Amino acid sequence: KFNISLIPSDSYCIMFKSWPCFQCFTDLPLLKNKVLDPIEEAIFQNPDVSFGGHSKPKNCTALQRIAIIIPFRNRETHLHYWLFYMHPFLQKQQGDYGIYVIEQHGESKFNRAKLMNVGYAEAVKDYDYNCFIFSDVDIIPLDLQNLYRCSKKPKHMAHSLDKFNFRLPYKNLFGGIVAFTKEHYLKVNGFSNTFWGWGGEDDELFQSIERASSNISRARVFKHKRDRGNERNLQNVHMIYKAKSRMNDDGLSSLKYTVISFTKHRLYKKITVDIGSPP
Ligand code: UD2
Repeated sequence: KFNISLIPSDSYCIMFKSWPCFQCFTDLPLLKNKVLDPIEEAIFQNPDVSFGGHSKPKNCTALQRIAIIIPFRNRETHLHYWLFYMHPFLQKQQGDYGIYVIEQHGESKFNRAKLMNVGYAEAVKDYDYNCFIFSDVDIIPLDLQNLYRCSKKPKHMAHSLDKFNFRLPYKNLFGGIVAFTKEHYLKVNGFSNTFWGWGGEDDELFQSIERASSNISRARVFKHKRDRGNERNLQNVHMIYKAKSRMNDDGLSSLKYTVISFTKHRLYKKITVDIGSPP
């Protein structure tokens, strides 16, 4: 049904720019009434994903090697749904991809951006990735044309969300799902490590970005309440204005953390880290 073109083996994977099918999820198995934990179903339906959550196309070589990095704490159910939807999606897009769930250890304030830096630092040790996609655990794309690939500019991939009636709530939004080439991520020194609690860390990197058309980047966000330990931090808003002056010293170059555990699960790798606590 998905007419993805394959070039015979040992040549590069090519995908048509416009695909005949736009209803990406209509042929994905749907979990009726959500009775079962979707992780079992996801494992069953993705035999081609190797242990640890890596997959690549069989008959061609993907041009991009993509690390998908998910900042995480206490969201098991969302993670299971995310894996259930996303593995088939990413395989249909012929991605050479690996999934890294970066779990913040302990109870101190959540720091999403620092976890994403950790994800980058750990993923590059694991495989020769050249594209990094940072995704919330509770958001799934609704159109298969929303390519999980990096572009010439950092890419915002989720700006048309169901929770905002598929409208961009404000121009500088750069949250949810974003993609950076390795080169771009190094150039901006990653995300800031100093945004503790909710807000600001994503939009700080809004500069020269691109967005897909709003139709294609339609995405669904799983409903949830604000997590304990991730309360809104008003100080973060003020930090955004000083982004440029902090950029070289606050990010990958100053990243410090301790890996508590590195576990390979059937459909993903989970790295639990101590990233400290706010000063
Ligand atoms: C918005 C942004 C998000 C981020 C956040 C501000 C969108 C669609 N989302 O999300 O990218 O910028 O605002 O920080 O634009 N998480 C955990 N456990 C926690 C807390 C957070 O796993 O206790 C992770 C999880 O991956 C979650 C993400 O952090 O999806 C963002 O947190 P959120 O979902 O509470 O924030 P939300 O929906 O307002």
